[in-house]
Amino acid sequence: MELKKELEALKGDYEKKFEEINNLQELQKLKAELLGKKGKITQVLKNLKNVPPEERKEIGKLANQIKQFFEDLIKAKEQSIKDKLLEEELKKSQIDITLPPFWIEAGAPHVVKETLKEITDIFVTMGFSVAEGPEVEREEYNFDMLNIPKDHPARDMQDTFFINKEGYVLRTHTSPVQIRTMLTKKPPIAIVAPGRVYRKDADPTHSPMFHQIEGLFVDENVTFKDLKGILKKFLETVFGENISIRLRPSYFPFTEPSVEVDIGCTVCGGEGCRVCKSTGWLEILGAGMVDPNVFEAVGIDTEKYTGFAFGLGIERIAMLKYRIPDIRLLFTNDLRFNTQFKGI
Ligand code: FA5
Repeated sequence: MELKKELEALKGDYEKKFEEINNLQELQKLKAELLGKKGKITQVLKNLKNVPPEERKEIGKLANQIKQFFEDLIKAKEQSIKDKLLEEELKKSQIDITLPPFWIEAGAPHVVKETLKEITDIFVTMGFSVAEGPEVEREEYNFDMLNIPKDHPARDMQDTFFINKEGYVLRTHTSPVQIRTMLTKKPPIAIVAPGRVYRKDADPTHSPMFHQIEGLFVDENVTFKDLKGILKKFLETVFGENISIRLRPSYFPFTEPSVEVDIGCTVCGGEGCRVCKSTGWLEILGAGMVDPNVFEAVGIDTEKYTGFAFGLGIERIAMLKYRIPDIRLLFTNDLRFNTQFKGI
């Protein structure tokens, strides 16, 4: 009956050990110690044949009962450890539904980009196609071939940013795209060229980097009347039929005759403010009939063809359309300013 006592002691002993356990690894270890191939209870059952026959039945029964007891205990323990682990895991990743939501604000294109697109689209609707040119431009295209030879005082009209590459400048206007286009295409030509340009300028209506859109139309029998008609239609589309438009004689080396076009200041309604420098008018574009010297530089027959060109300032248009009092507001990236134009 030694074995019976031993089995009972084993039961008491391991029951306690199982009680103290709280992780799955230790549980497996104890399980192996007791019920594994070489486990203590397994050994008892294996050695039953050595037990005297009169005790064998009783010991066998007891050993099986204890085995069953621990199998049930281990199963229950395993489940309780797993439940506990799950509960801890859930607690860690609990969603706090009382937290206020945070919104990711959707961005929007900048007002200058929007205006540039709107203006380009108006000309595209009229039948112009879009041309492009580089911002680091050959001096020859930015000046010489536009009838602005070296040492010509007209170069001073546009304060140039020179770069450390001989023969190149940051383009001061989009007019070099006229040259690039006429060097590669034969008339009829009808293009607009939107893009960034650079000048040493800075005040409420002048920025060192700004955007222009160039227009060029070359064909047989193009007249100043066509230029005036296109510009009038364009300005009325942007600002409405009631806009005041004024054409002033001007000078550009690459057009003859040349004009500058002003519109009535929409910021002050023509009364005078710092945007229109108290004149009631704001200059928004330069234009004219393509100078024969430019046609000659690109090899276009001046007997057969005439053309007009214009270049307008995008920021000026945006300022007048949205009554923005200082050009620098467009480039300071103040979100309070920028978000006002969302969805325009
Ligand atoms: C020119 O740049 C000519 N290339 C325009 C042209 C093209 C004339 C084709 C004839 C034929 P101007 O320097 O005036 O011209 O500039 C054109 C427009 O750009 C101006 O009317 C003004 O609206 C805008 N502009 C000029 N300088 C600045 C500046 N620093 N910041 C913002 N806008 C400017």
